Order: sequence, then C-alpha cells, then structure tokens
Amino acid sequence: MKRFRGLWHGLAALMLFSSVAGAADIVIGFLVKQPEEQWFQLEWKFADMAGKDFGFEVIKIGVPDGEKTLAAIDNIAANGAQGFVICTPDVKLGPAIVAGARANNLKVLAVDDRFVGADGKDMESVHYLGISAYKIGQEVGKTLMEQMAKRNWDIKDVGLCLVTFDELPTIQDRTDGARDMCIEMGFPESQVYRAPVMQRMEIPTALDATNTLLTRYPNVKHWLIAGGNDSCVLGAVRAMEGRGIAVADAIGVGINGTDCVPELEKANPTSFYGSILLSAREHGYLTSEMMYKWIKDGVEPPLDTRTVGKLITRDTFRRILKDEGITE
Ligand code: FCA
Repeated sequence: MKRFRGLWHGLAALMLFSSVAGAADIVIGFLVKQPEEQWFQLEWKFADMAGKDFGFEVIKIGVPDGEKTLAAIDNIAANGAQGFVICTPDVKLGPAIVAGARANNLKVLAVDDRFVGADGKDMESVHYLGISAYKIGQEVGKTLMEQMAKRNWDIKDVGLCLVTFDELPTIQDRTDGARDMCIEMGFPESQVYRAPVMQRMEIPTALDATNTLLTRYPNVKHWLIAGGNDSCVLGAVRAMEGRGIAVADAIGVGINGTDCVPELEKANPTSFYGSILLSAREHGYLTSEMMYKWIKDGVEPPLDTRTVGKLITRDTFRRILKDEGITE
C-alpha cells in the first residue's frame, strides 16, 4: 500500500511537472525602454499576471538603447519566444525592430510608443496599444485651469510651463493637448513657455530644463505645469522649489499616476496637485494576452488600441490605485 502511495505521488508529481512544462510552451518577451520607471515595473507586473492566468512565460528585458534592443530580440528568440511586446527606447528604431522580429520569426506588438518609419510617419502596419495622448493632455490642461480659477491669481503674472519632449509623438500630443486646452479655456498664448528635456524624460533632465526656463522668466509669479509624464512634472516642481517659489504659487499635473505616488504620500502637500492615471493593467496585461492569443490561436490583435486615463489627487489616489490593482 505504502509503495502504491509512493508510486501515486510520483505520478502526480510527473503530471504536475508536465503541465508546468506545457505551460511554458508559449513564451513572450516584454521589452521596455526605462525599467527603472514605476510605470514600466507595473507593466511587467501585469504581464506576469497574464502569464500566470493563461499559462505562458514572460521574458522581461530592459532595453535602454538600440543595441540592447536588437540583442534582446535575438536573445528572447534563442530562449524560445514566439513574439514580444515592446516600448522602444527610440521610435525611429521601428524598421530595425520589425526586421529583427522577421529574421527571428517573432510577432511584435508596440506598446506606449508607436514606431516611426524612415518616412517619419507612424508605422501603422505594426500593431500598437497606446494612450489617447492628445485627449489625456487636454484633461491635464482642464485640471490646471480649474485649479487656477480657485486661486486669486492675476492672469498676467501666470506662466504655463510645458515640459516637452517632441522627439516622441505620444509625448508631443500630450503637451500639445494640455497647451491647447489651457488656451481654449482662456489662457494667454503668449504666456506659454516650453522647457524641452534632453534625451530622456527623467526627474533630473526635467529639473534642468525647467531651471533654464525659470532663469529666462524671473518675473512670472505663479506657474501652471504640464509635461509628458509624471517625471517631467516632478522635475519642474523640484526646480521651482529650488528657486524658492512657494508651494501655493505653482500647480503641477502629471501623466501616468504611477511615478508620483511617493509625492502624493508626502505629509505636506507640494505643488504637484495630481496626475492622470493611465491603465498599467491594460498596457501590461492586455498586450501580453493579445500576444499570447495571437501566437496560440492566430487571433490577430487590433492594429490600434487606445486607452484612457483618470485624474488622481492627494484626496483620491489611495482609493483609485487600490481599485486599479496598482497598490494592495
Ligand atoms: C511613454 C512614457 C511613459 C508612459 C508611457 C505610457 O512611454 O515615457 O512614462 O507615459 O508612454
């Protein structure tokens, strides 16, 4: 009897093992340009969740430049992947990424940042999931104008600081949307000032860009701040603090909603008013699920999927982030 039980346990273990091995029959890559950013950490977290739910393996690789991107594509193919989701470090790498995918017989889905072809146009034939960037920018602009209306600022003393990164179309659309909405709601166009960040959107690069701007416009008393993402706006907020601009004299609204959590958790409010929270779940989970079903069942994802965002502030972020599965 004892021997039978042992045999049975052995068989059960074997079955379990084969089902795990079977689960890894499908392997996908998930490559991101800035793995240190909370946004991308969350995309990975949700990709893993999809892998667990559907039974596929996710190989996660940070790809900060072109060389690492092309090496990662070869690497995941060598490790059995049949496709990958990617937020590229440079949209102009699009044609090279597509060539690398073809050479390795991999399917590719671009997330967040859409590939741009040699002709400078969006590569519309490459499947893409991104945000409704212009609309989300408009929400930033609307929030800034509504908050400004609550303060008794003389409009002639106000500047709109736009922390831009025009190299990336999804970012340009966001800052254009914010600017256009402010102007539409009555903000003087001549008081819109641009602070372009260099190379990468990070807090230090945004801080430097804003410092340059503040040096040029020392007479502005109050600031509205919009930018490509949370890091851009956080950098601007830090620059203003560094110049001694009072917390109440600036209003910043970010985009992502994931990289500003420590800021919103601070005991005392800063000028960072809130952020438009994007759906890391859809960008991580849904893209991975699409890739899995494409590989497994031949179900081709839609060519262009756009996601929306919602405002979070110090008052609401805890509840909303919990509902979205971002925090416990
Ligand atoms: C771009 C930005 C990220 C995030 C994403 C949706 O890739 O760099 O911070 O906003 O779009």
